[in-house]
Amino acid sequence: MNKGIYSQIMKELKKAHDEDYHFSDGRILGSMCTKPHNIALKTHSMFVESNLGNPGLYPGTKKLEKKVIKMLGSLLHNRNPYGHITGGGTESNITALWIAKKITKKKEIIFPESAHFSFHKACDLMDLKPVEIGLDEKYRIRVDEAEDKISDNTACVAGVAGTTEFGAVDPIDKLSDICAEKNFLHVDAAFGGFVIPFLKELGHNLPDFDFKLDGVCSITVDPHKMGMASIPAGALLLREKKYLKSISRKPVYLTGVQACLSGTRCSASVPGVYAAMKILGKDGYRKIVKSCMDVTAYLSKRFKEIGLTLPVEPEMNIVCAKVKNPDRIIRMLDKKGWKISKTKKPKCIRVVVMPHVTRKVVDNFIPDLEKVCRKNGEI
Ligand code: 0PR
Repeated sequence: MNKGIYSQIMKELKKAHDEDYHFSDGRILGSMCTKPHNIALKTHSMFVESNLGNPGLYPGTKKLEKKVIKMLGSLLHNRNPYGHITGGGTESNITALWIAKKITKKKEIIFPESAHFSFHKACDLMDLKPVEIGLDEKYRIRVDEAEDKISDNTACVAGVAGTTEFGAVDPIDKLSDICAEKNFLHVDAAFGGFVIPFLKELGHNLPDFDFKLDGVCSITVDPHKMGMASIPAGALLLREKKYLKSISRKPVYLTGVQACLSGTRCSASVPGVYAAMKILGKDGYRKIVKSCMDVTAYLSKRFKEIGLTLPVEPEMNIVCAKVKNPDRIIRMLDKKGWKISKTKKPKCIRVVVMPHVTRKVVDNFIPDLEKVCRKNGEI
């Protein structure tokens, strides 16, 4: 090997890596991902060769995927789930709508205005018709409007358990009532899937949102968000085998069936999901969620103390504060090294309180935020 070129490449890569932000910097306040659990990091490099697109070559990884799907099912009240690990919430949502289209042979997708933009991607890709439903004062889907819009053309009704912008939890129980046995109900719990079960255990008053409800057919849940797994690790869970069958293919030259969107798929994160879930267990995740919610309450208090108004009290670990010009605030905070995010309606700055967003991070952030808000007449 040419040593000179090797060290030149490594130098270049190190520079690129240094340019990136890292969760451990305590500066990333607008991401739904976080530093994975150490065991997930370690196992990721062990399984880089795995490709569940050709499962016959990787029976060990395949077994782990099956176990992971079962574990996720047990988290979401389904002892016999079908499904697979995906590249993330986008792929899971697109796959769910693909299944709904195949099963029903219909084309209208009912989802809330708050739904992640992957629903629009799915509609574009598959020529589906989006039917957007308005939100109530807590940014949750209006169930009566959704019920009115269900028609003979409906392929799928979707609700979100933990919306991207405000962390709102749609009343999935009510959606389940209006869908049961008549319509395909998909739940996007990409973010909420690893949060809501533990919030409920901690006594928060949130609706059921998973397979406990008869009407729920499929669930998106992302281990690479609050599940502490490495990217890419999403999951799509399905109630019935026939849903998977509707999209399965068995190319002659492969060693197994593919019932998913991706062909070759990065599978190195699968053992990490297994390991993180095993090592953390329900107690571990409950502790993580509790600590994120403590910081959420603290950040909400600090926002209010400097004179900002919250559009809604956080139901999950996302805190927003209304501002007239989020872009300007974000730009000025960016110059001070802070990476925060925003919402569209109402206009807010937005912080996702992931495990790396600690009380100390909040204490460092608030003085800079206060200065910037004062300078812009926001407070
Ligand atoms: N469903 C919901 C409710 C989501 O919030 C997201 C992602 C998705 C689906 C799609 O998931 P994937 O991004 O895994 O495909 N929401 C964030 C977003 O798109 C994800 C994110 C992650 C944002 C890391 C920033 C970031 O640094 O905005």
